[in-house]
Amino acid sequence: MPSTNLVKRDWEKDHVYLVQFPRAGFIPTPSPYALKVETFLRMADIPYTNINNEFKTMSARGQIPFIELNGRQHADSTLIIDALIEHFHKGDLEIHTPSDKAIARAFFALLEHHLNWVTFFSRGQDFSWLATPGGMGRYLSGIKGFAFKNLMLKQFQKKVKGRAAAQGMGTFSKEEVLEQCKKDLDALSIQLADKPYLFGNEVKSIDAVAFAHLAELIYTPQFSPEIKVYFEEKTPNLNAYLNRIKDKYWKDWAETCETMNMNTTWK
Ligand SMILES: N[C@@H](CCC(=O)N[C@@H](CS)C(=O)NCC(=O)O)C(=O)O
Repeated sequence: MPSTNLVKRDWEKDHVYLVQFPRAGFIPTPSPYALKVETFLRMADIPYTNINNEFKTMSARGQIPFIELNGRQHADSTLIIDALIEHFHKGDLEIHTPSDKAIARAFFALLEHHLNWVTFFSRGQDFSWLATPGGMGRYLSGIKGFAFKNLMLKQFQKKVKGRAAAQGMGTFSKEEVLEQCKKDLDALSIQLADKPYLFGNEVKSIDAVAFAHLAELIYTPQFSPEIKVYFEEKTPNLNAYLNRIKDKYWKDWAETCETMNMNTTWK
């Protein structure tokens, strides 16, 4: 997507500038889409720099994350990953066997267009944690803090509630959402079986999608504590998978959540 308003004007060739929200305390970012792109960049070993959007700078699509690469803006996490795979010749992170490709496509929909909405359902019910130290509370003082807690947070919660309702998950009861969530976790657990990654021994881009949505589900507050209990007790292989990816690609996870620093030297 051509952009006349580049955030990074003195860009370096073949370096990715990832524009996203500031860090949070429970998780490096409360945006599953930004976490997906940042995790993919690490899996693909593509050099990148984070840019804090300070809740203001949005893509031409009106959202984050977006990237700037060689003076062009790419927005939408899925399209960003496709563009990165093409530009940096990272075809080894894609699935090529037709039957696995078809299954991965279905799991993409489960993760991004179903399970993700359990997290957004929770945030639509109560997003107050975003203004606590587990969220972005540590940045928020004075007038900025007052505006965030009393205006922005309410707007975020209202928006996410509306989106969850439009998607459908938001019209379910808590019991129904919990049931749907368990079914998704079971399906992922069965697909993973005893493999290191969803499709075998090698990490693929679908693992960045799975990691991002599972991390938001498990590390940020949900409407029911039963989700985390179910995940740990009934899908232990998925729990190990989440930790495996975190340990390999997010060695700086705890430090990032502690310092909220966006300048990561992750390796
Ligand atoms: N389909 C987009 C979704 C991005 C998205 O929903 N981003 C949220 C943050 S998690 C956002 O920018 N929301 C602000 C808004 O919509 O006004 C993607 O995959 O990047």
